[in-house]
Amino acid sequence: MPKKTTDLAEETMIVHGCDTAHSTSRDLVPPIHMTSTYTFENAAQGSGVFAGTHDGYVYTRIANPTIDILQEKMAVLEGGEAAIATASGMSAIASVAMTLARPDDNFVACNSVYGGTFALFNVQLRNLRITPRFISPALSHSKKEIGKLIDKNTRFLFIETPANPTLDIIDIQLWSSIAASKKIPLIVDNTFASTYLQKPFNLGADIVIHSATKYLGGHGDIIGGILVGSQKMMERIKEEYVRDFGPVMSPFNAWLILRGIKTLALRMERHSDNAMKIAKWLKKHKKVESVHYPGLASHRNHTIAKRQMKKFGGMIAFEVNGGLIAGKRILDNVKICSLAVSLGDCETLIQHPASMTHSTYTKKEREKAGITDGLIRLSVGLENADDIIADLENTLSLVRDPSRKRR
Ligand code: LCS
Repeated sequence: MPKKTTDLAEETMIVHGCDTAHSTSRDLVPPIHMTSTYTFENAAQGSGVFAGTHDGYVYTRIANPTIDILQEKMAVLEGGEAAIATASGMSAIASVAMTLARPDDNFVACNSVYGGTFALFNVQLRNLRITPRFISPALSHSKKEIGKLIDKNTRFLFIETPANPTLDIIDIQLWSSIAASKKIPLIVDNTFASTYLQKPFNLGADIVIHSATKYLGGHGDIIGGILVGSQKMMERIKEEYVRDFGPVMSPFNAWLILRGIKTLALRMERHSDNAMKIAKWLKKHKKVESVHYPGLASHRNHTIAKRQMKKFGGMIAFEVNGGLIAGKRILDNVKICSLAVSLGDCETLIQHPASMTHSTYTKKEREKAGITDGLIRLSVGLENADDIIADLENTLSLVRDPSRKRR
């Protein structure tokens, strides 16, 4: 895919990007074009815009200058040709899946994905006779096992890495080589890493997806989604799905995401450093049974993570001794961490995937994906890591020490 190229460093592009490219009044910060429609100069220009012979905006469901800036910025940052901003991460995923697959088609996906994505694939797409063929993270490193699931009706491959909530790392290069050999696109949900920590196009991916609700927005105040890919693919998704089904982003949300992106590099550095410190501390804690953080040398996919990520991000999953009952004591007693779903915010968020974000899976489906009942997920925020550690230490002190015998 020929990329939009720039000689500037990533941190510079994150701050500057193309924010002023559309400005007629030389604003430093792009304006919010809160309009649903646009006036035509005259009937000829109006019909010309519809016919594609004249330039101009028509209607915000079709295009909007503020949204265009965000789309251009994300295309540049990911290294794709074009982007589409959507109303949510879920609508970004639905838009691409519904464009590429038709009844009696199938697709292959790793089964450790966000619970909403799993429900979309396993319930809604199945209802349309579009069949997901899931593979567990453990088998997702085998070319042979993935290959067995692909046939002439397979329309795309889908992975999320790091995976929600297990923090499995899926090998983008391996999956893209399989996709290329079968001439089908590889879609990568890059939400957990954000564009700053991972560049799926450099590893052969064809379409990149973000829930912009998370690290791109960064402040827990919007819902949004982003799709990035080739000009041809983005035009197809826009024409065959987004324009007619209408899951478009609000210009105000686009503006907030543009503002959020300005600090993306700084925030991802801090999220990653904080998470590394907390993961190392959890790893040594005698009441903690397991820690899943791709930055730890002990993580099962650490080698792949080192190869495909700049740093390891802000997401940690862990289990305490005593499983779910002990885990709930943590959730009920944290003071600085907030008990909430979502991720990528300034505040540290803690939640229980089995009963919350991944309650869309049956227990059996969760087992296949490696989502245990005792797993707790932490979205490490931008606070001082020592305060988060102290908060967790206080709650862990309420959990029974397994090495002490009951009297
Ligand atoms: N992709 C990933 C990896 C996600 O984590 C989420 C949401 C989505 C897509 C969907 O994006 P949305 O429509 O919400 O913008 N993940 C959530 C989570 O883990 N807790 O709450 C939402």
